[in-house]
Amino acid sequence: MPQLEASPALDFQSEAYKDAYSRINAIVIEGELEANDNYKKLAEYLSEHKDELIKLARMENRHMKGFQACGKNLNVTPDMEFAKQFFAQLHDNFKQAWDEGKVVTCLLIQSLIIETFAIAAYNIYIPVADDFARKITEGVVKDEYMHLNFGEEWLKANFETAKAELEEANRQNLPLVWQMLNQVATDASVLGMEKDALVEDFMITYGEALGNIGFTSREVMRLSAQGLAM
Ligand code: Y39
Ligand code: FE
Ligand code: FE
Ligand code: FE
Repeated sequence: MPQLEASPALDFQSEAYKDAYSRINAIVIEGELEANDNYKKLAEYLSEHKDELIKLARMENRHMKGFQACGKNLNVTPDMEFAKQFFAQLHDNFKQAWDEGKVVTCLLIQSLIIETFAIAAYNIYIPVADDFARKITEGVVKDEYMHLNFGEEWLKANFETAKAELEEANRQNLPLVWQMLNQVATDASVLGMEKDALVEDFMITYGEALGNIGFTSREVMRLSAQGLAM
């Protein structure tokens, strides 16, 4: 169920909250850092969109700094080692696709899957965040919709040639997202973010994106549930 209001019992200074925050905050910081890197790489491939992609990369760098400030504000040290592990498989898949010149796969991983993951996480976090982090996250999530839109527009314009690679890339990468979500579901719930709400937001945004790109409703259902094991 979507969360309608903040749960009343969050104590942002409790040890339990700060411990969970040290991992979730690190994931977000690492994610923003890797997103910055991914957009710089995409700018090399898609030279006709180079300036725009460099702008997106800079936004990711700003997001990272914003979330680092959120951790400092709560006196939390982010567990960056955990976060690197958390992203390792998705990171390797992006790198392999990049090495093979598979720009469609790179776009699916970063601009569709990772952006949608960010949008779901930030939307669900905003109502339960501390005041400082809420303001930062509200600014960030607007940018993430722009990043998702970049991927949608490019893939829509190239749908016929991209379709088969998108399906294969979805099959290889979407199951990782559900695994990643399961790994942090307990920590997320300590912050007031429920797994059901995260999954629901992810499915809505990802499904809409696939539809905008050109997949039929039937294809959207099949693709977005790939690897989903609740
Ligand atoms: O494009 C972006 O800015 C994405 C990199 C940021 C990734 C955010 C990943 C969020 C996962 C958090 C999981 C919390 C339950
Ligand atoms: Fe970002
Ligand atoms: Fe790397
Ligand atoms: Fe982004």
